[in-house]
Amino acid sequence: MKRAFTSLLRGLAKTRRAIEDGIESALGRGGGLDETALEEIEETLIAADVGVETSLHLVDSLRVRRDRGDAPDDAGTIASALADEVKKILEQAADGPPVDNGHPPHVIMVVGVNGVGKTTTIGKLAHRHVARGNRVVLAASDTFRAAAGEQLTVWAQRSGADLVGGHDGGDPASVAYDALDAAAARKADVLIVDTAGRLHTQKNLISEIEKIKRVLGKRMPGAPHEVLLVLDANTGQNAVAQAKLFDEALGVTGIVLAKLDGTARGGIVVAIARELGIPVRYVGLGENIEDLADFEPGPFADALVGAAGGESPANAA
Ligand SMILES: Nc1nc2c(ncn2[C@@H]2O[C@H](COP(=O)(O)OP(=O)(O)O)[C@@H](O)[C@H]2O)c(=O)[nH]1
Ligand SMILES: [Mg+2]
Repeated sequence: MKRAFTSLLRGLAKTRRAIEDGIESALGRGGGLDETALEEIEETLIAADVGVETSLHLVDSLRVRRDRGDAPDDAGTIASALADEVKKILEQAADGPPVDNGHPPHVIMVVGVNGVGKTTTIGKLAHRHVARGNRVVLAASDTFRAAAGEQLTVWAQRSGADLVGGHDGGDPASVAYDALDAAAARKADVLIVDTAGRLHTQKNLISEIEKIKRVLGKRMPGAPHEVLLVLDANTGQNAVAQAKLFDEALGVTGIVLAKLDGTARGGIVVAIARELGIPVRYVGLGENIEDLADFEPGPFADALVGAAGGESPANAA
């Protein structure tokens, strides 16, 4: 956990620095937390992809405190007041870890547009479960891209998971069905289904993924138990649109925010939590098998906004 949080701080450093600079420059005018300063802080938050609505809400919380007479007046106090608000938003969306259904396999579908990090995330997740002693099966239901199956095969080997593949151009839903069959027969604990992120049209993509979901539920009532949407942390506001699209079609149960290492746009999950109420489950912090951390609202909020008294990257190293 310690290592994961340190990486998280590193991943969010750019975003945090931008927000800290924004707050300091807003106060630099010498007018304290006046309207001009609040506006500048709001702009800084919007630039960090916290979203317009959510940025307004956050700045409002500062205004309320100011008007009550307990204005946070130095950059550190303002940052920690913002971090508290961010934490609240993220905690409201969180609903605890998914309940163990008691009848394995636990079926996880992984969805998202092309290139966001689905297959890599599946490799990392498989590794996690295998390390806990679970038997894991991966379903190669991205049959659209020739290389996708090979890529998943490599992750299966690295993580020690079984793979059920199709052939290129095969029917992704029947691959998923066969994989669930195999997982049940082998008494696997977890089945993770990879899916395509691009088809000829977006409509085709969504209906293909809906069909995979339906077929899984036919083979095993209640499956899939989780629909994880992978978002690329660099995407910015378009990630909100992607989340809406997949959530309306499939009912997303959780988000994986991949590529949080080295982005200046980590604020996007706050907007998604507030606007869609979907919890973030994991964050991707690199391309290696270990680079997946559980999402924790508190540490994340501190790392994003730079709360006073929290760890700085310097003393966390
Ligand atoms: N830096 C970084 N790169 C990642 C992360 N997750 C995935 N990638 C890279 O993103 C690219 C696309 O990943 P892939 O899993 O193939 O995406 P998919 O098309 O959604 O399955 C690959 O080059 C991955 O190595 C992450 O958390 N951090
Ligand atoms: Mg893929």
